[in-house]
Amino acid sequence: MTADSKPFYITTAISYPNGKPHIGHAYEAIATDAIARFFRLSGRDVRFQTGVDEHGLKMVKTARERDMDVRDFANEMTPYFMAMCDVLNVSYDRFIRTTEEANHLAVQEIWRRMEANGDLYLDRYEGWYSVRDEAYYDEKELEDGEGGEKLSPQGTPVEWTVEESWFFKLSEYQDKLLDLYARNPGFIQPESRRNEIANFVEGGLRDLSVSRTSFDWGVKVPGSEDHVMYVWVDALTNYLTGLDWPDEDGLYARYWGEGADVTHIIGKDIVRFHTIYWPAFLMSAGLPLPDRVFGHGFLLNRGQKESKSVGNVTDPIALAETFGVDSVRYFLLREVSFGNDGSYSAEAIVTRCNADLANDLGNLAQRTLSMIAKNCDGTVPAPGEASEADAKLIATLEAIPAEAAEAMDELAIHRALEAIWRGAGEANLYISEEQPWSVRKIDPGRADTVLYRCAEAVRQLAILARWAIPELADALLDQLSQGKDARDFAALATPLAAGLTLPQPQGVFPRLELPAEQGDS
Ligand code: ME8
Repeated sequence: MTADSKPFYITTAISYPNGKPHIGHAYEAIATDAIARFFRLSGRDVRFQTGVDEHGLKMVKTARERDMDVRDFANEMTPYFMAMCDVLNVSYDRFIRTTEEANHLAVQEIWRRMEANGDLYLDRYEGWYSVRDEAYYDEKELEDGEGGEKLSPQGTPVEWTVEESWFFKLSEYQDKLLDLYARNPGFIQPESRRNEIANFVEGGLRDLSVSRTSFDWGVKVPGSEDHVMYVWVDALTNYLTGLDWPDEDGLYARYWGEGADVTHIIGKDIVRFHTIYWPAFLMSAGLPLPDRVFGHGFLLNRGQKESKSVGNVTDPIALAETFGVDSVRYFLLREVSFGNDGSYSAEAIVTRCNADLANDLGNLAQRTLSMIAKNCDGTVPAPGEASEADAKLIATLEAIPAEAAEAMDELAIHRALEAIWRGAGEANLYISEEQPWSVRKIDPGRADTVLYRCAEAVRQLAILARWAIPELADALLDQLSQGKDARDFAALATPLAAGLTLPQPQGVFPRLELPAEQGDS
């Protein structure tokens, strides 16, 4: 597996904790975690950051509705996001809260640099604002709602806002941004989103209102203390705060700029903020840009957007309790083509996981390990000479790491899993054709060889799938008596040792069933 030598910094968006985490938050965290784990297993130096976006009017309004102080509200809600990460095995290195003192300091520093560059000026803002999107919109972008009210392109209500405000000279960055997209075609991914953004920027950019005076829940503008910064200035800067910037040594030196590979994973609704505002702020402050912004699709519940009014909001933790963490992870990673929208339902999770986990990988492991326990005294048998069928299986498995790595370089998560499960399919075909259970009576040596090849296939597949289904893969590797230091991609090259004693085999992949109320409907 080729390990790019640059340190890899990968981030999720930071979630608004104005409600409990929903399936979209879980999806983004799982996908980003899977990518981080994949590259760690490849031997790369990886740093993975996630967190919460606690400032802004949206938080103020929700706290007010609950008759709560906004800081208390944030303190109550943020732990739900941390708990979601823990339950889903999201292996972040840093969980950031934008209310941290360190974030205030970093955001004020980036502001000072933008100001020193002559990009900030004080004026009056008059225009449309959507609190739900925390976004300003031009009149021409708005749509008419059913009752004649104005709606943002995302379908959220907008309000007419008039305030004294600091402005960022975004209009001066049009050419620089277009040049960035042209010179660096991988900056916005997938490609369809790049075209959308490039078209938008070509249409011209207006200066951006970057401060508010009507509330004080945010980062104070240096030297203009009655202003708090627009929540997106403070939110985007989290990516630097988490590297201890403005300290330019240490983490920042390692994971940002020339020597590093920086990827932001976000949903399609916030691509504009990450590919227009963020690079413009960074250019203004004289800082290097990230390498890639990947806008994933939205997850739909049986094809429908989840919403409180429809009553179809899924708690990702409950979903993991019902089906198992790795089943939910596997389903989301395999079923959704990363970058496109995807749909989920209990039936689809059960069908996919039973086919791929319980049948393909589970049966292969179960059959192999129980025959080794029964026929080989629970120790890994020694393989004899390889037949043509053996050679074919070996070659198939050997080709997977490169195929998976190529897919993951493009963040085609689903394709990497497809390649790995093609290997499981081959191994199942092999065991069915070679029939070690009947061959044993006539040629025990050959039966041992077949069982060895199958056990080695299980080992390789478990290592290859570990980034997607960490707990299940580790349980399989425990069954194969593999040490903790023999579970990364480099270990693929060291075959299973003959003579190794294996524990009493246990089923690792449970067969899922539809919960009663789902099955009845
Ligand atoms: O946008 N399917 O926070 P957020 C998939 N605080 N992804 C979804 C989704 C769905 N149904 N719904 C939301 C914010 N997301 C800002 C980000 S980053 C500096 C600041 C994704 O809580 C969404 O696209 O509304 C975003 O990437 C993430 O969840 C957090 O959304």
